[in-house]
Amino acid sequence: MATDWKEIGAVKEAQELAYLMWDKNWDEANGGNITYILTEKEATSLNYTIGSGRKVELQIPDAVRGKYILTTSSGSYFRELRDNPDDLIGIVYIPENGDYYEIAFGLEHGNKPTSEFPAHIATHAARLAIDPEQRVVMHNHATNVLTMTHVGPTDERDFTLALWRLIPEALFMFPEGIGMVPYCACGTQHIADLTLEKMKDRKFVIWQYHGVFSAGKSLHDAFGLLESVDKLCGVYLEVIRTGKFNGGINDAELMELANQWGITPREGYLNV
Ligand code: 2HA
Ligand code: ZN
Repeated sequence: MATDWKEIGAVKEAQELAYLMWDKNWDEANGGNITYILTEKEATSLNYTIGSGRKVELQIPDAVRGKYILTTSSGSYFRELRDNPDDLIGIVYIPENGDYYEIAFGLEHGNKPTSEFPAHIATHAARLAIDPEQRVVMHNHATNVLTMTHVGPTDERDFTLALWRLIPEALFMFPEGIGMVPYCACGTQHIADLTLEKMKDRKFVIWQYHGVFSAGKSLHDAFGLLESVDKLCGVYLEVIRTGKFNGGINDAELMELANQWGITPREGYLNV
């Protein structure tokens, strides 16, 4: 017997996380979106008949072909995702050939995947190339990160260093650094292409004056990275508000941490 798609653990987890993120004030109104690539086992259990769903045209990167992807709907309010999964979430199937996808489950009443679906599948494709376990992408308007794009460093190296200097664990969480896509219009193939480039060797990318893209093996991982970066941006904002920043952890101390943990900070970031 086929599994009810709404009984899949990740669907329930995504609903709970959406509510939590709304509660954190990161997903006001229809802000934010989540996608999750189903495991082989989850996908098979659904028993979907390929070709039977609504078709929607889209440029498809090869790395996501043949996959089933859970997605929040365009315009969905994260506050309401728990109460109305049939309309506000769904699972799409990406065919082996052709530039379109099929709406396999959910997204009822004519709903479509998130307006940022091109950037999500581009990010999945970039991450899958280096990590076969890649599964989750989340976007939202995490308040401290967004604020920091307006007052902090605009260069991605300087932005990363500003966070590394605040707490030892920052280097451990994102030794490859944080990418920054300079401001441009959202919901386009252009921003998807820029995000893909940054995600080839990073898990976390900021859209200047807009929000975040966090990728990971699980909802747990992508959310953990996001909440850590948002916390650090909040600390940065507090620190500069005082006007008394003492400089924090310096380059030599960061390199010492990297050696202790056996990790490699992004090349060219530390002057040691
Ligand atoms: O889904 O956040 O960037 C609404 C958005 C678009
Ligand atoms: Zn957004």
